[in-house]
Amino acid sequence: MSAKLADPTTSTLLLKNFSQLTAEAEMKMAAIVAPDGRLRFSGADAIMAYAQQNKLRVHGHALVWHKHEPEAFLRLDGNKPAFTAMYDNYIRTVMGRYRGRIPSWDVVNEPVNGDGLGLRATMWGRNLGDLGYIERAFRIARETDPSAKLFINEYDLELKPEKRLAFMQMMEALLKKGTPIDGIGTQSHINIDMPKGAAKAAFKDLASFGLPIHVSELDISFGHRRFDWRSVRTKRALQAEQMTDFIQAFMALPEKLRHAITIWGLYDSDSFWRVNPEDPNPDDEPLLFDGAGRAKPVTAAFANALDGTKAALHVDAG
Ligand code: 9MR
Repeated sequence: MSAKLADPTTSTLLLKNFSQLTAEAEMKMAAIVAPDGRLRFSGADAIMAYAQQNKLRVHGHALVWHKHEPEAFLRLDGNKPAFTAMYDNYIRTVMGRYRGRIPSWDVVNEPVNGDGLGLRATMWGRNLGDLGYIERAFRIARETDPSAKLFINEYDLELKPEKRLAFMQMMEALLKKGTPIDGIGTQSHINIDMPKGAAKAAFKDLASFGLPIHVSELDISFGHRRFDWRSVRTKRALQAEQMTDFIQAFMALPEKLRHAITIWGLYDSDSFWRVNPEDPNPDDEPLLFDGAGRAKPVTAAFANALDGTKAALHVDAG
């Protein structure tokens, strides 16, 4: 992403519309942990420098994630003391480097199984306990930067009520143990066919913890139907409607529970869903701007639904 920020047109569009930034990849283990275990920060530092220069707030993403199990950790798999030491050191070093400069972090990303049945089996859980690795990450994070708001981040909480239930059971267990969680991130990779009322129901459940909610990776996909004969115009209209419902549901939350809304990318042409190796859709238009930076029906829907409250929100291009 740091390369994209160097492009003046992109930078202008971003700064005109957003006040917070999330790195799409540069602050993850895959970018930071070298095969020999050393930690590299050139990408993350470049994002920080850009953000500071342009007075953007940065949301840290993400300290621990099942998708990134670096070689250096895998070599210590099963050696609990050494694995634990590397784990703690990673969180301390990364958060410590940006202490006081990154006000919120996704400490653990996607801990619930994709199918919504309980916790995900990961290398982290195998070595530190399925709930233990989450609890430990939050405790070390709190110790490292007590000023940072610590988030747990998950996907499909709107689309799969059964997954939301598993997420909520996990939250209860973690909070009961005194885990220092300050907020809930709901990625909100939704689509134009999401049933009406799904977002409202999700926000109602998630708000029951009384913690701020971050819509952390919002995009509205045209969906993944194999045969979809609807016109692009129809899909764009449905997308705009879906956006209105979604943002209205979020804005109906008490102000203290609304942390921010992050959009997962700036241009449709950069969206992860176009190139997702598991199910690429090169015609998808999930974001707020087309490839030329032009607004679309969904853009107006987004702005209108936020009307008058923009100043209270931190909107980001991931
Ligand atoms: O959009 C991100 C893509 O550019 C990266 O290559 C990928 C792997 O790091 O991660 C993508 O972002 C994911 C996010 O970190 C967590 N939720 C799902 C996002 C899409 O896969």
